[in-house]
Amino acid sequence: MMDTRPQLADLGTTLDQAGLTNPAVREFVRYWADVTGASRVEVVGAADDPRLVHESLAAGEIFPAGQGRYYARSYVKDTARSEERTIVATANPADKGVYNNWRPAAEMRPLVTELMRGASAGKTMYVIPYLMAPPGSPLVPYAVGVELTDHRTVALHMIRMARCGVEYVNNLAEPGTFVRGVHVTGDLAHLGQGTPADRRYFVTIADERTILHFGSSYGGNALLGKIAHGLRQASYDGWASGEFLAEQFMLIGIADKQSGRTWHICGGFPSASGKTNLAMMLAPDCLGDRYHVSFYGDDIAWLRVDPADGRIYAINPEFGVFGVAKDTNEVTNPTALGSVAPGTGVLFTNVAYNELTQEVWWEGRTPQPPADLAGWRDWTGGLVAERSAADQDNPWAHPNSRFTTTLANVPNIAADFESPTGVPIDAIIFGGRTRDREPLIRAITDLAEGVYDGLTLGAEATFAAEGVDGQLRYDPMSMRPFMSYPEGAYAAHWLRIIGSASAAGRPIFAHVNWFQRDPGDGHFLWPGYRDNLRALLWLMRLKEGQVKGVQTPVGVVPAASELDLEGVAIAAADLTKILSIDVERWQTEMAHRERLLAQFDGLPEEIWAAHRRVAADLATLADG
Ligand code: GTP
Ligand code: SPV
Ligand code: MN
Repeated sequence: MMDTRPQLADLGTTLDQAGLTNPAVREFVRYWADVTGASRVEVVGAADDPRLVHESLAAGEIFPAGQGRYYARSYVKDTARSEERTIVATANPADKGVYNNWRPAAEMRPLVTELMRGASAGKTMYVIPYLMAPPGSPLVPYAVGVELTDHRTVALHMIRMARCGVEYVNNLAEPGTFVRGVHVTGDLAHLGQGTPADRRYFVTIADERTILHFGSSYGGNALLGKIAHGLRQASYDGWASGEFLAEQFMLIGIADKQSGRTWHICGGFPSASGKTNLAMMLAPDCLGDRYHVSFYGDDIAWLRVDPADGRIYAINPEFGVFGVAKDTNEVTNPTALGSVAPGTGVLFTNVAYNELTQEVWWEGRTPQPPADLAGWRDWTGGLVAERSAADQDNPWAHPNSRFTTTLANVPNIAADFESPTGVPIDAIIFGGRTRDREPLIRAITDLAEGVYDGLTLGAEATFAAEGVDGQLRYDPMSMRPFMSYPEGAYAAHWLRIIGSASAAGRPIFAHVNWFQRDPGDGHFLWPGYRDNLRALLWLMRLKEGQVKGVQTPVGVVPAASELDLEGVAIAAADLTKILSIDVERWQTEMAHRERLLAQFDGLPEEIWAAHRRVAADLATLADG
């Protein structure tokens, strides 16, 4: 039957003209154009960015924010990932874990397909072929995808966050092996967000390598390459193939200009807990002549063992940064400001915007908000000057407002950030916001104990997620919102992958905490940000045998004399506190951990053994 949508009647010509030759991709596009009822189809890649920006400006979907900078607002009830509506589906009920919200694929596919049916009527469906890996990487077979989206701003984000273009899908050895991503925005004003009538679904059908997201145009809900493919699908693929790990990790290099040595460190902190800041870190002034930190990635790393040398190598599959705006300023993160400078093409979302001056502002950008209110609109679009008395104290920017910029804009981007093999990993770190108990850094040399530490990562809830006051929200490996298979199998896969590295190539583990507070006045005990480099330098010295540290039941902590503290303003009592272990507090934590781990079916015995060893060592210390 002839399609009554004029452009779609001749979809083949549209795809021909776009140079999209992969027959399986063409079939995928045709199928979903039919389901969603989109009026037009347009294939886009990086080269289309200037035109798409121009069209988006003309349509009022984005606003100019200075030269080569742009601003957009999302719908007010659509400002963050929605974990309770996120599902990983497969055909196998044994894939159900604690955190993956498993559901049967046979139930989810028709359900979401029906929600999407006709839901893009009147809209353009953008076809975005992409690659989540540096070109030439051994992991490219897992990195190819196509996102279909009915939202132009989402296309602008994708072009900044992933390598986009038909060249990434046209010449696949097997044309059908790409991740199929479908994003349909839906009628945002009528989706019942956060109510019992919520109609949104964010589903990864992992064993069909298909991602169906309905009901949002924000962040990881809508940019399917990043979180849904780069973390959920990829971690499932890494497990199913036995080949790699995909983790919510930042990835940095630390160069010692004196010795010429460069270390590479990757690691996971839960959402909004400092990955971007650490990856963009400037060395403290007094150490800057000697050390340089380079940025590889701030949110995702894929790890594999290279059989040639037995070392763990990591790549950042992304092409951009989707960074938290709040508290980003010249002191905390000048690198981030550089990455959003005029001419970068940055896209700000949900910060405050001045429609007269085209400036942007967010909480923590300057100590006080701009004094002259003329032209300022908050993230909801309301004029700040016309706020009611009740709304006076509301933040101008949404706490999860962000900036989207490509990696090449990041001032400390590593020279070899596109290296196909990635970089060899010297250390894997975990950390979260923890106001007490967790010291500045504790190093762990045993593999099972390192994996155990990652699995029991806990942090205070951030605005990005609900949590019970005072109790940690456990976030294994910082992957809780992105888990795609059961935690027991996840631990076993970690032990297998990292365990297959050669003894000399095995990374050291560490747990870090920049967020310990004084119980009295609440001040941060550690200055954080740039000074975090000092803890990592200690870790590298420990690994190389230059310092010994102090052994505790939960790892090796620095002796105060081993930390380079030149130029750090920290009270002696605070330093003592962040380098010591509160045994009683730790023993309480161990009981919580036991309950956490007991939920994980099939947890490897090595992990339980590590838990028991730590508990026994704490008991010995308490008794001694
Ligand atoms: P996602 O992109 O959500 O995965 O988060 P992320 O882990 O990359 O978090 P990000 O680096 O953007 O940090 C989030 C917040 O933590 C920002 O408001 C930072 O200012 C704050 N922050 C980061 N590092 C530090 C630190 O060392 N000390 C303190 N006190 N705050 C920090
Ligand atoms: C996170 O929430 O951890 C993010 C942002 O990195 S999003 O892409 O929206 O998931
Ligand atoms: Mn993240």
